[in-house]
Amino acid sequence: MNRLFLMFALLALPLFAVACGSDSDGGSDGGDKPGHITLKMFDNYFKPNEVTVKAGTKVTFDLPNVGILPHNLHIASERGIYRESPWMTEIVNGGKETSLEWDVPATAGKYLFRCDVHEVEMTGTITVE
Ligand SMILES: [Cu+2]
Repeated sequence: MNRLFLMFALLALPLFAVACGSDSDGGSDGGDKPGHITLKMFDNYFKPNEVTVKAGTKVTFDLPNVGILPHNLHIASERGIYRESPWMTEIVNGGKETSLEWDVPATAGKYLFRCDVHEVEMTGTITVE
């Protein structure tokens, strides 16, 4: 698991550097846009680390990495299992930003999320209601 993950990280970083050449998505200063939720990625925590969304909607998590270390967002499956969940971003370096469009499940409940690089301490919870 860890070795696979390291490989992923090493592969993803150069790709990301290229993809980031043109940052045409515009800034995300100020309040969140409709349907957008900003989760700032610090070293090593999310702020906020608890959010609430409506079941069956679509939300976009905007994920600026305002730290120095690399981070990502990975939402666990409904069963709370990360490795079976496709809901994850690439790992981004400090000062970069990524985002994740999430089709919120129709099932209300708590969904765990984490940064895969710092899976112990960098965690949070999405409440679907
Ligand atoms: Cu992290």
